[in-house]
Amino acid sequence: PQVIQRLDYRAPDWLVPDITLEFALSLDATRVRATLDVERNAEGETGAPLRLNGDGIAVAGLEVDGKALNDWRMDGNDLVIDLSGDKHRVVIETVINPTANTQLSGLYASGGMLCTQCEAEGFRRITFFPDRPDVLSRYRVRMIADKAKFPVLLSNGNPVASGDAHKNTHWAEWHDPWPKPSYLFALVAGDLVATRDTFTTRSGRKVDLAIWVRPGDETRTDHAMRSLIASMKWDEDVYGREYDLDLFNIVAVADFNAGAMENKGLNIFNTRYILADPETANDGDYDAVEGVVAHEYFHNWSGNRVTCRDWFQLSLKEGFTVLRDQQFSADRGSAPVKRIEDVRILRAAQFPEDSGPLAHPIRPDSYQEISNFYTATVYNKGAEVIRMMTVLAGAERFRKGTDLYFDRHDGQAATCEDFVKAIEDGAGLDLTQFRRWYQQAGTPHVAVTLTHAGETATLTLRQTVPATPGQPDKQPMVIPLRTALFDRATGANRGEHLLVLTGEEQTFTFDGFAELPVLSINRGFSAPVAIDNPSSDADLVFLAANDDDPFARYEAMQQLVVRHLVAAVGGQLDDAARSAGRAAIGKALAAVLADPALDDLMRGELVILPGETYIAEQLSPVDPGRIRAEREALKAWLGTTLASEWKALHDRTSAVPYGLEAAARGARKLKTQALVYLAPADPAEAVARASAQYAAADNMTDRQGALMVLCGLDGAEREAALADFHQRFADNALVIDKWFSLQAGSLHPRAIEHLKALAKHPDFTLTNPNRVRALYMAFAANTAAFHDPSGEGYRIIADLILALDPINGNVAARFVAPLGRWRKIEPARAALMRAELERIAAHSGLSRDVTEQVGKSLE
Ligand code: BAL
Ligand code: ZN
Repeated sequence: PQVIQRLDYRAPDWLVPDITLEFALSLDATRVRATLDVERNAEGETGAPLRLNGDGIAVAGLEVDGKALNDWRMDGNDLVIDLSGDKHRVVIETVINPTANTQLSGLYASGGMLCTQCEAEGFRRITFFPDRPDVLSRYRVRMIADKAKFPVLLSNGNPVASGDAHKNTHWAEWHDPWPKPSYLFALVAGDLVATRDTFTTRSGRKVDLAIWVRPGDETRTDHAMRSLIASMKWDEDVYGREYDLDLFNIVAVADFNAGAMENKGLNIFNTRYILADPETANDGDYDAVEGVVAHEYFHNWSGNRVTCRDWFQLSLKEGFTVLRDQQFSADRGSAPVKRIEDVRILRAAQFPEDSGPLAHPIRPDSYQEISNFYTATVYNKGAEVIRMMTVLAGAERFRKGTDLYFDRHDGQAATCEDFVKAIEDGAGLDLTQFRRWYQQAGTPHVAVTLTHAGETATLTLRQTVPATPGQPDKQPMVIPLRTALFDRATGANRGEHLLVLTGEEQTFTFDGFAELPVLSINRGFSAPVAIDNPSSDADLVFLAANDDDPFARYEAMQQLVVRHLVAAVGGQLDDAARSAGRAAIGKALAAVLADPALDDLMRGELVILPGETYIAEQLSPVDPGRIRAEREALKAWLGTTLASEWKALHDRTSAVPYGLEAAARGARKLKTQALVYLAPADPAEAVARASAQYAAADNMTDRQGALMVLCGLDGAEREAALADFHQRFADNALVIDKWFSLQAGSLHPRAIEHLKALAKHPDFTLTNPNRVRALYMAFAANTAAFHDPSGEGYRIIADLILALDPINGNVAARFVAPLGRWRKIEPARAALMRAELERIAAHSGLSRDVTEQVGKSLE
């Protein structure tokens, strides 16, 4: 396979300052006429031919400077044209079949409408073009289509003109004044309705806002619109960024590979990140809509006005934009809870990447298929790296850095290095060593020792960055750790320090302590590292109850449980140690439940046990069955020991009426958590309460929570609730996705059997990515089922990959990672996992996406 190397970057030989695209749209034969004004790039190779990328398309006509041209050649998928001068007009015709496009990249059909997805390399499936992000063009787009089937015709920028044409057709022309790379081109044609609003920017530009959905869905767009307006205001207030067109369109599409796409002035969204109302969307869905709407909007500056030079720089726009959406959501709701959720995602999705065969730096050095690099590492760790710059610089100086970045690079295709340099210059920081975060993969570990002598506490920090594929030796990173010491006698916080670890080992001393203090380190999760924490259980219980940093409080609770479960899974606990560990956890949990100073949203975070994947990260080799068993046993013990507290909590929170305010949301979170603990302790009680919660529910959070608990238990109530849920929401695809997920991800011991039946359900299809993910991602994350000792779970996922790959290689490749973790799993299961990867690898005609992921997983 061809491997593309970051250091091989060369400037384009030809630029395309202007392009006109004319589309004669139809579902199965769309004709595209592209007029490219091309000019030689002074920075390119002298005399180079014009090379235009294509993928699955053929030349149906070609003219240069008004004359038909036969003197062209194909080099693989590329169209190559020798041109004598420095400026030419090239016209290319192609014909494409959107209905046959099951990859959902390029121009495709979704439920009778037409839409595009061009990032990263979909534009070349529409027409031949230098499909790379450093070629920026002004786009003019003309569309003609059947007026009844496609009454709405949208593209980037501003509408210029429209009208009726021959035989029941109509046309529209759009012009985008902002030069952009081809990956930001978009077109939508279909029978859509709009929810409209307006936003006036701080300099007085009135922007018309529209969210386009299928008729019937317009009742569920209010939250997305509110989120959009709030995002526009927030980006002005916090980053000084203003919107730059008179129109901002969002379209929701049911068939979509990713979450959403930031096309200039025409964002295209997966329906799941637009549509929300209390009956069909849970509180997490509401947050996701708000976060993704903001994320795509923020890309208008961090991504569109300043774009990427090449795809190795993806984190330039994604890491920064994730940070921006996290900051926005923190400002909109509870900042501590948002931080905890962000860290939970990082640990569940990114830490395993960093410790597995697909580990890569946030700025990768090579790839075979760029679609495989839209990862938690590039996105979420990328955000953490920039967040560390904010910790080092402080908010005000960081803002000076981002202002300088936008000023310097507006209109350019930039690099991660450009970003770092701008922050360095603007904020007045030396980021020389810090740049290693862009180069080195792997989660750094920091081992902590705290000693005490006389009046002095001595803290020793030692960092190691683990070897990762292609990177056996690592250099020390810059690790900013917000740290506090608590006086053991009084419980007082003696002040927070920012300790910046730069060497392999460093010692810090603190005077004025009569005895060994209690250590609170990496407060706010100031660095994306794993801390090997030496604190005693008693210290963690103290911090869980008293730390004034909410994240640190959560972290102490997590550490207490993780440590206990790791020891339990490893068979290191005798009866006495098990009892002592459980007692400490029970004490901390009881304190959290009783603490009147805590709000319920935060209390809800503190009572959630660490996830199975995060526990697995601490172990090698891993026996996933034992993790499930020990975690459930602890839950059952806590459910029994605190039974009356859980019941009282369920009663109290059940009395809180529905609302979107924090208190009501917190109550809903705790309501289902109470059931989660009661379920293994007292199944009959849990079934009765869950059934009542389901029946009384006037919102999806309560209904889904109750159904989740019922799904893990046996009984007529389970079947009745599942049947009711399906029938109640039969016409709502997003809710039926939940119905699939809840069963595939359940704690039920026969989850594999359920999955196999669901795969044959008439509502299941391999052609809709949301449905595929709903069923199979939930299953792959269901550790006990996926890791069934028979190997059946592995076979199911391998069969899925093989069946899905010819339909949609991009989505199929996402399922390789769970099998790719075989090296960390105990030997018997590891052999079965590896055998399934080898079975996939032996197939001919695999997509480049799956080939790369499977190849790397077997290396
Ligand atoms: N650029 C792809 C979708 C997103 O990250 O916004
Ligand atoms: Zn993004």
